[in-house]
Amino acid sequence: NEKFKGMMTALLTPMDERGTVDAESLRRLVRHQLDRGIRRFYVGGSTGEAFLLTVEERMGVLETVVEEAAGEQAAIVAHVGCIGTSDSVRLARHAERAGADAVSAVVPFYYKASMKQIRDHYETIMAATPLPMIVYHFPGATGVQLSLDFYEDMASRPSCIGVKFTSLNLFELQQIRARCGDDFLIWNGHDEVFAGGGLMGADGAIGSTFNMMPDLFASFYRDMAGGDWSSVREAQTEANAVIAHMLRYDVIPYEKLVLYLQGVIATPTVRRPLTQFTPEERRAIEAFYAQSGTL
Ligand code: NAY
Repeated sequence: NEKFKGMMTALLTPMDERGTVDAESLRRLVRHQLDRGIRRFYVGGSTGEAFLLTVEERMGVLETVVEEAAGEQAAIVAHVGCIGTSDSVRLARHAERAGADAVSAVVPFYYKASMKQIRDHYETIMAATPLPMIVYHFPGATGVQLSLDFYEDMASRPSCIGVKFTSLNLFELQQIRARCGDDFLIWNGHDEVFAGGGLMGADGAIGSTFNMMPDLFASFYRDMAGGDWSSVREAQTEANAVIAHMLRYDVIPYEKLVLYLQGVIATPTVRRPLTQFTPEERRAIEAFYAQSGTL
């Protein structure tokens, strides 16, 4: 599981002006990352607008990423989370056929599943594919709080290799590490606490802002692995100046606009109900971009 450790970009899903998935821009985004040394991709997660895409579109996005990264020794994690188990099973089987290296699934949300139902959901997906599973914990979006017992149970199953932990509660991250042992991998999910997550025991990070700041986070991760904590602090401060600005707006349209300004994707289009920025908002972000030495 070594190849999954480290920083992993949660890829955006570029779209053309009409809102159709833009495979060419997606290829350019993957290439842009590969050229900057990124070798791990999380495909079709929250950042990838998973729940705004059809199951077929999610399959197409994964196939494009696998094709573009072929021969690059990249580790590709397909997010297959859905609110219904059968769609997740379809996506997990497809991920295996498409050549992904692992699957990941957000906790089923909306129908307020019990812990037993959540466990059954993961068991069913894991039984459908030999690919390793990464649980995706994102209480801010799902409203579901997982117990430490749940993680311990998952850690006891050979196909479950770890958790993508998207919460600012780093005490809980540390408790998962303490309860589940070092073989259960933890990826920090909020880039604004990348340093804190690493300090508390994360093995890596899965992040959206790595789309627009791959070089900064790649060197940040190297500093962290090397234990150079004063450089880590500097890198986090630099990254957070951008993230704090982004959080005044909206994550996905902001990152798409930056990638567009960077010349990587053809349009900053997002899918409704997400919305494009007003002309004033756009001017403000463009002005920030023009003076930022980071982006
Ligand atoms: C996903 O599935 O795409 C992720 O969770 C990637 C991690 C991001 N989380 C979300 C919810 O978008 O990078 C973070 C996040 O955008 C960033 O920390 C800003 O809060």
